[in-house]
Amino acid sequence: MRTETGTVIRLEDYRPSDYLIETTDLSFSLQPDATVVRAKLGIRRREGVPADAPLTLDGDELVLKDLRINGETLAENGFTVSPDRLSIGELPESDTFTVEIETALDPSANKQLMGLYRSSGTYCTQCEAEGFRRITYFLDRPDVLSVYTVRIEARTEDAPLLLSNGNRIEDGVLDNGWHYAVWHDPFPKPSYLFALVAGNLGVVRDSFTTMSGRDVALEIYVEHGKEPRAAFAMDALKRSMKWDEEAFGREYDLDVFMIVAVSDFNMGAMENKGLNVFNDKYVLADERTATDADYANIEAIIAHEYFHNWTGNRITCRDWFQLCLKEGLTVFRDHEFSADMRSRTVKRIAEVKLLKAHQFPEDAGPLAHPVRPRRYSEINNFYTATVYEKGSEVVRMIRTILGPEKFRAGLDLYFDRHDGEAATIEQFIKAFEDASGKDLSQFALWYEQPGTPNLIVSNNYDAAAKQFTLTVEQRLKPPVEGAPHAPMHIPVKFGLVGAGDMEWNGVSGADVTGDVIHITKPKHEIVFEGIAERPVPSLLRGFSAPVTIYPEPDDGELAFLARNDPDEYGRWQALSALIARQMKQAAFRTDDDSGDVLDLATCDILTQIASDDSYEHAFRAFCLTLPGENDIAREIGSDIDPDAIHRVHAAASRQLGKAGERIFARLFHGLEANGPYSPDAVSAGKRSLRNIALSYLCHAAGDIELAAKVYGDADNMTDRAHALALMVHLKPKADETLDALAAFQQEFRAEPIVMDKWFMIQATAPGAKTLDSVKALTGNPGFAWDNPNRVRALIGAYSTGNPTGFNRADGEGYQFLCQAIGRIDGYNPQVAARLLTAMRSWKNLEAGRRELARGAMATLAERQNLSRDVRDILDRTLT
Ligand code: B3K
Ligand code: ZN
Repeated sequence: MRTETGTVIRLEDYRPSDYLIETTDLSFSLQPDATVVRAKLGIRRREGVPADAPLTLDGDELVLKDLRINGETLAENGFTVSPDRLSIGELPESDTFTVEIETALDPSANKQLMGLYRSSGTYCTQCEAEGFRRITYFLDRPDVLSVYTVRIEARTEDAPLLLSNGNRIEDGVLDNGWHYAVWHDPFPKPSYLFALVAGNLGVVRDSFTTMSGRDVALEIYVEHGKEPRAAFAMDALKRSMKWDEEAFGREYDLDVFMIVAVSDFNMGAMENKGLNVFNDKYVLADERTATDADYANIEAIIAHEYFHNWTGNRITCRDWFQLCLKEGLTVFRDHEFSADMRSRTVKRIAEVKLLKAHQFPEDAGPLAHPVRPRRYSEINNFYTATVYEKGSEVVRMIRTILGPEKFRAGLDLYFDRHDGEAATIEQFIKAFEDASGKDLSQFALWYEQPGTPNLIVSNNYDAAAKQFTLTVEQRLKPPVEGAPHAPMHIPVKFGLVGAGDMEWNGVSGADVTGDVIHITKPKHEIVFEGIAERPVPSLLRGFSAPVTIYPEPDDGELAFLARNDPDEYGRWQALSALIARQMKQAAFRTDDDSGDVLDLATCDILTQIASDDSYEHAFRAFCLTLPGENDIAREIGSDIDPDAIHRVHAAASRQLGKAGERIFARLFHGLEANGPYSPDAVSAGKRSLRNIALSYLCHAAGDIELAAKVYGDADNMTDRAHALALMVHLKPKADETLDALAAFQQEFRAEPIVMDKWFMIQATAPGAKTLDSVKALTGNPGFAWDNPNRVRALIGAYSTGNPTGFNRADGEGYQFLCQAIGRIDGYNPQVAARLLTAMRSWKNLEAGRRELARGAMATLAERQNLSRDVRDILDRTLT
């Protein structure tokens, strides 16, 4: 049964609700397919609202069993009810009254994984954004804050563990083998932060003493037997709690903080007050089953959800248009945390790569939207790279513009002013304006205008006058027709590079503070005085604004910056731009098969960095990682031929492998681990450099012998998974490859999140033939269509991480994806809609593929009964 489609919610239509729900008392009687929920809501009519204003509550697929007002059953004509709405017209005159609602749920049948459902026998909930209305009728909107008391009853044998938000205030034994617990959360919260977990799980316990000396019990719940694999998550949690006190003065506020890992989850994790629910792949790790990247993700996501306690929970969003208020800010906070835990430059490079890979294409395609969208038909489709990652970049720019002290003062003011409230972006910006005395009204356009701004730059040096002139013009191509595109405030961190960073003794044409040029007008001519020789400008250091620069400096200047920029990030940026340009040019040279993609100077820089031990290992690994095929496609922008790009990528890997063979061999042997595995950043950096060296050696040799040896010898999943991917991607049919795949499956068949790596590696093997194996793998006993992790590992990886396999010239890849989406949409619209975003750049493909992609989507669009989620993405993608 589908809720209505086609309704568009608009920011300008926001108005507060007529009624508030001050208290929410819930009582759950849990049974797998017949759960009863009783809700007693303490309602207050807002001042000035007439007594005959109806109370209209949201629902979704609900079955109403009983309804009372102030304890009295209501006459049938006093209300109207449907699965998605309960409207009560006959209400008491007094401003406060209670509404009691009984609903019946079937958690086992809930495959949407929204509301109350079962995951491997554990009852759990997911309410953000609009899942609470699948539990009871409610004012299910983030600006209705309520104090919750929750009683849970279940059979002790099925669910010895009964958890909800806040503190446990009571528990006890009932008749017939049942028991109960009562939880009370003193902090008023929106319904999307409600959580319940009940089941039979193991636990890891620890504790944390806050900066004011309060003891907090820490509990991580996982499947029995997996407790040791939660140790790293627990450590990350304690480091997050400490860091938030030190970096932002934020202290935890309840007596207990709980994390529960579940295996069926639509996203990464959820920040429910005091009771975070996690996708198990972001909790469980040991060296046998998790890679270094898994460890880094766990650390970041544990931190992210914990940080939400202040940015999201204590201060929440007035409405879903303000989503970036909690998400962008919390991503910024988790980025800073990881930068402090690891290497700042390396972390920043990783963030920029991710932003360009996910957010830039979104902003350049049919799904573009502002950081704060102004309309939506399905809010779940707006948990996007733009809201999260660009939202974080916007916060970072505020810090760049104000400087760290005023930024911190602004954030403190925001916490002071709005604690306990549902806030807006305007209020967030106002806090920074008030704390700094700076007008941020032009800056605020970053929240309103979609699209990646482009900076057109040129320069001129006048030796006689010792003047260096930098001309910067900003252009915003509105990707969405009619979208606003007024000039923005773009902070450009920079240096003028000669023998080092040059000094100047005067500047005009733009506001330049320290190492930041503030671009605010359509065009600036910035004149630096007292410049003794022609410099090479290093612009956008640290990626100080999410913009593109055109034209990039020429090859000679990029090579100069790659070698000489005093800023390490700047060196990486120049080098990667240089390589990307040469790969892009090679992709157009269809006639030339000589195999040389990179010029000598570039190869020379790369091999020099590879062998320079003064650099961090992880930095060298990033420098040596060629831009991916999707990155090159993005640079090319239109008429994309994925096969040509693949050929160039392979040729460049071979070329560089041969050019640096001796150095790579030295790195490969020299970096062999000589102690037990440790997931720390330095050790992980060594492994990543060694594994890059291994890749180049395999590419240079054109075989996988060395990878097979690493696969056999490895004592950790990082090295094993990397070696297996090399084998599958270079020689999918070789005996060694087939043996390794079989051995992996044999060892991990009972561990679904480990098997996801096995699915993913096979799904991303380049070439048209991979579709056959992907289809076959859907029949593997380890695959499950209704588990989001499995679907993402196989079908998600195939459609987003395999340019040649997915973009088969015959269009079969698109057909397969759209059919899979049609199937999944029948029970999990959120996952289905997310899969469909793999098509967002279809208009950039060459004509033949473009038509086939459009055709596959058009066929999907003909289906009756598509969910609002999929219909929304489909409509926007096709127009
Ligand atoms: N706030 C959740 C995301 C909820 C997604 C709902 N479709 C996780 C996070 O960003 O921390
Ligand atoms: Zn978040």
